[in-house]
Amino acid sequence: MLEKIDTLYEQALAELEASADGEALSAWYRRYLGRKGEVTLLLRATGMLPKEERAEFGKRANWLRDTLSAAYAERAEAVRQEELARSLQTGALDVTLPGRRIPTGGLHPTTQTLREIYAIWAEMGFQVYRSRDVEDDETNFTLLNIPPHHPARDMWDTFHTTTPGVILRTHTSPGQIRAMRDYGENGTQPIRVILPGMCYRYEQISARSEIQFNQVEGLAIGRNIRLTDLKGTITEFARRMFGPDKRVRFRGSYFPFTEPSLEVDVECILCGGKGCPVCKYSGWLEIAGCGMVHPVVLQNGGYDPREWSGFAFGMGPERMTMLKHGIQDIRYFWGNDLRFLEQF
Ligand code: FA5
Repeated sequence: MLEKIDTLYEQALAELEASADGEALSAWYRRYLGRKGEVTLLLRATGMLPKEERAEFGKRANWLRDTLSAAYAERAEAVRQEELARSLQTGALDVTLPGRRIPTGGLHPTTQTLREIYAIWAEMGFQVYRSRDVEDDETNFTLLNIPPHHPARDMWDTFHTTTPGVILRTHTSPGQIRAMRDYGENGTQPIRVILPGMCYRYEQISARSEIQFNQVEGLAIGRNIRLTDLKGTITEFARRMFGPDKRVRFRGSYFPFTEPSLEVDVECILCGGKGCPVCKYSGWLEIAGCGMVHPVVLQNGGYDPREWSGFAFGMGPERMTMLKHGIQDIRYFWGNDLRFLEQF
């Protein structure tokens, strides 16, 4: 048996020397060191030998495997270098070609818009407050002056969970209550926060509406905050976001948690107010809902509405991104289509 090891050693080494390319080397490896290779089978046979021969044979067989493995590694490297030298000579490998660019990821267009929004509000003294995605019915509606069975609940189609009273927030406005209660110190401190986050609505998906989208809520509470403060602040934001020459207008609207309530339009960024398909030929684009915080909501947040007042607003970053880039369909945002994402 021991002679067999010597014969195998010489035969394998000779064949290895004669293997001149990758294919021949792979065949050699399979034949000797592979799962069903001759050396592997030899090692397996050790157990069947008489006890007194086993130790010596096992030692030699292991030596054979290790030596051939090392010889194989050395030969494989030599063949690789030879092949490289050959292809350099024949011009098959052009080392002067520029390297392959490794593709880098980019930020999602909504994330870019969100970061722009955060930066502008930060410059204007607003802190970021993150409220929860899974809300209770009371904070999402009742404490915002929308009691159960109030018809205004129809404005927000809701995703309910299997736990009664626990829902996915339909807007970021419940964060107003949480910010007032967490940071108002029992209605004694002013507040200036923005509350960005994902919202969920059980509604028909269309070119303008998704069931999951971002909102950025804003809340300012103080002793002498008036409607003019709201209008001035939002106008300044719109100018910084869309350009200093853009006109801004406010329209009367309705939200149960603000009184009075307004909607904000910016002069169409694509046509400059002349009229185009994006602004539906009106010259204006809606960017936010807003208003003065309703006294009931102030009270629910722990503030005395006779002393404190405030304004709130809610804007949709996806819709703002659509306006900015002339994107016609909101479904692209969750579509994961690289052809869309790579444009930003
Ligand atoms: C609200 O949700 C109010 N909470 C906003 C508010 C806050 C008003 C504070 C007053 C004070 P509305 O349902 O209009 O309002 O949504 C606000 C913005 O969210 C919209 O202007 C729009 O940009 C975005 N939005 C609403 N629904 C969707 C949807 N299904 N898909 C994408 N964006 C949406």
